[in-house]
Amino acid sequence: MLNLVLFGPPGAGKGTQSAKIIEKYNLLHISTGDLFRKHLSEGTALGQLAQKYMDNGNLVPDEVVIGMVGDKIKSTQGVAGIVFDGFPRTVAQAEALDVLLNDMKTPISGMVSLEVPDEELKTRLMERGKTSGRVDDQDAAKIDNRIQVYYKETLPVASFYEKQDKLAAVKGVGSIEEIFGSICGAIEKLN
Ligand code: B4P
Repeated sequence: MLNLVLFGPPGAGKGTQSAKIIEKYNLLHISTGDLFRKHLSEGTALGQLAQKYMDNGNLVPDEVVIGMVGDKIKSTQGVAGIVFDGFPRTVAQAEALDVLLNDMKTPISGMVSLEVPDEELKTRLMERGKTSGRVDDQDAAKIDNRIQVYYKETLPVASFYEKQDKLAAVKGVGSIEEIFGSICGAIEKLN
């Protein structure tokens, strides 16, 4: 199985590139942000809990995220692999994911990290905020907070995979097709 972690700061293009990766390699897409937004739109208790964190650009607590992803993985069978988009976002989540996948004897194949300067992230997110309706995309202070949270809580996840020799960094600035080409190059080297 090809199990890929697509990593990067908010607005790096994880969602954009995941859609292309899953199509080309026939993989299952697990985006924790999308899962939370689905719960939110359906008005579930989980969605209501997640909303107050997401709206302010903070991370949803680890135990909530890990439980949700665990349920999703366990209900999935017969796929060629999984793209994890926006997960893991903390080292505790990465450790929990290793345990979940080791139990299933199908470990993470590699992490692709999209590298994008902060100013470009802010421009992209504010631009998306004009049409997305997402509260966390419409306010410069909330976007700044998301970027700070990324540096403090999420960036250490890259070292976690680097120590396992699974990290591939890709330049995340340029056309969507160019970036996709670089990601595919990194994926081909994993096998
Ligand atoms: P996510 O939904 O994961 O969202 P994201 O980081 O904003 O976006 P992404 O990087 O996918 O950007 P996209 O492709 O859309 O998280 C939202 C919130 O959910 C978090 O803040 C947190 O509260 C919560 N959450 C999610 N997962 C969690 C977890 N594991 N633990 C705890 N909390 C969690 O691209 C952004 C924009 O850029 C788009 O408009 C796109 O069109 C544009 N773009 C993409 N590529 C481009 C390119 N090459 N050039 C120009 N623009 C480009």
